[in-house]
Amino acid sequence: MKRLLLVGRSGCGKTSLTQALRGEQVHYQKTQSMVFDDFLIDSPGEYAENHDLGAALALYSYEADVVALLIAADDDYSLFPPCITCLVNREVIGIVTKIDKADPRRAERWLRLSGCKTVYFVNSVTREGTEAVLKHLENNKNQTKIEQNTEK
Ligand SMILES: Nc1nc2c(ncn2[C@@H]2O[C@H](COP(=O)(O)OP(=O)(O)O)[C@@H](O)[C@H]2O)c(=O)[nH]1
Ligand SMILES: [Mg+2]
Repeated sequence: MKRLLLVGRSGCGKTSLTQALRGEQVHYQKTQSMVFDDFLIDSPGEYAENHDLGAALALYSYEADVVALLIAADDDYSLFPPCITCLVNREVIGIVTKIDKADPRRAERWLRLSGCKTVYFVNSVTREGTEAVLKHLENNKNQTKIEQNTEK
């Protein structure tokens, strides 16, 4: 299983998505610090909202195999500048959250403009779309030869 770092503004649904991916019922829990768990790394929204803390996210990406930029379908702006995915040397995917709340296409356009080639759509309350994210993390086709050879 690849390890996923979740990045996005406060309230966009990062922690709820971690709960949904683990098969838990969504319950509100303020994220006060970086949270490292089995295959997920959750970040406080303030890290993405504050320029200085944002630099730390680039460092935390080294702990992950995949970085996810999250935007909620009903967000009225994007925090992520165009082509920001090139700042990290990890695969970066986009995730549109709260797809039950609004048309997700605007958030998808923002994520693609930021450089995300793959975008997933989720509703963490019903877990719609979460299977596809889990499958992405199980997918080993992007592994290098060295990684494959060292696996038992
Ligand atoms: N309707 C709906 N609400 C959601 C969804 N995901 C998260 N929320 C709600 O959005 C609020 C903020 O979510 P949270 O996961 O704490 O955001 P975070 O700050 O990015 O970790 C909570 O009240 C969640 O219940 C979703 O897919 N649909
Ligand atoms: Mg949170």
